[in-house]
Amino acid sequence: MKSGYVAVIGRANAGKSTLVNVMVGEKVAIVSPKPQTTRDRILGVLTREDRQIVFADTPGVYQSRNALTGIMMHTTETTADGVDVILYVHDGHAGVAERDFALMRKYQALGIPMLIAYTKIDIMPRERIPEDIRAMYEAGITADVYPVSARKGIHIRKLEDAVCALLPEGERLFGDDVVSDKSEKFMIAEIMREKILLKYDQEIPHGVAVVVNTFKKQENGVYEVNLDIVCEKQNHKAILIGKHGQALKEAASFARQDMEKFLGAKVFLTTYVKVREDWRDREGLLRELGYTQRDD
Ligand SMILES: Nc1nc2c(ncn2[C@@H]2O[C@H](COP(=O)(O)OP(=O)(O)OP(=O)(O)O)[C@@H](O)[C@H]2O)c(=O)[nH]1
Ligand SMILES: [Mg+2]
Repeated sequence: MKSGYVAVIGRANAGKSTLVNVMVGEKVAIVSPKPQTTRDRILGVLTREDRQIVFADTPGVYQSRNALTGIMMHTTETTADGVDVILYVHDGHAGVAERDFALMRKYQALGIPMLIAYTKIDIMPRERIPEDIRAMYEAGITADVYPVSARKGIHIRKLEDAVCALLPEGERLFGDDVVSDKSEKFMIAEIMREKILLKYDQEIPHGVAVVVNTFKKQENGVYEVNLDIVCEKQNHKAILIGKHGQALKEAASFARQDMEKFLGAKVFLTTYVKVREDWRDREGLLRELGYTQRDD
């Protein structure tokens, strides 16, 4: 059978996590309309009788403005190195520009077989697709380009087969029923973060970290979840909580519903908002909140 690792790389907000989720067939990574949603490398495993494809979703490429983004970009760089295939995800709907070509060329230069997923074709004029692909070739991009829509599930199997064809023959790397390398506790924190990304504007969600203090299944089958929502400014705390606690109540309610779907059980969720001044630029706090530089 075919098996191997595929680094899923691209600019922030391109649609990488959505694509990984649809290919794996389960939600392994959170998704939002804001750039820099994914902060960690997340493995999503697709297993069929003849193949096992291990997708490594990565933080989107974004100009580094703080220490957290620096760690995230390091994660992306180290993931791209040492995989069997690079799946470069491009947001077709956003058009193509020189900075896209430059980034594509950078990953192409690693010498690892590369494919380009040109995504979001459901929300753009189709006649632009061949023009953009031509522009890529003219800019020196040699990788094959696959127009897809992760949201609408268009041409996904075709892309999967193309990725699979580039993988080496090998044994399974994970058990048949494994879909992700992340724990339930990690996903619980991410679900809360996703709802915060969806509910709040501008810098607020980018300055939030979620720490799960309690995650346990009680005898009656209900999960008890207690978490801290850590923000970086006192005035952010007030916005997060909202008037009479209404804003936080709504975000937590959406999070609880998704946690229940994910765990297949009732969840009793309590949240607490804490301030850690400028944690995104403070090494000790970054480590404490679970963001450390990975070198594998
Ligand atoms: N219309 C449409 N929207 C899409 C598609 N794929 C992703 N999106 C949307 O694009 C936005 C970004 O999607 P993500 O999957 O979070 O993007 P990402 O590349 O993982 O972003 P980062 O983690 O921030 O780097 C979300 O609002 C998605 O719903 C698609 O095929 N069609
Ligand atoms: Mg993502």
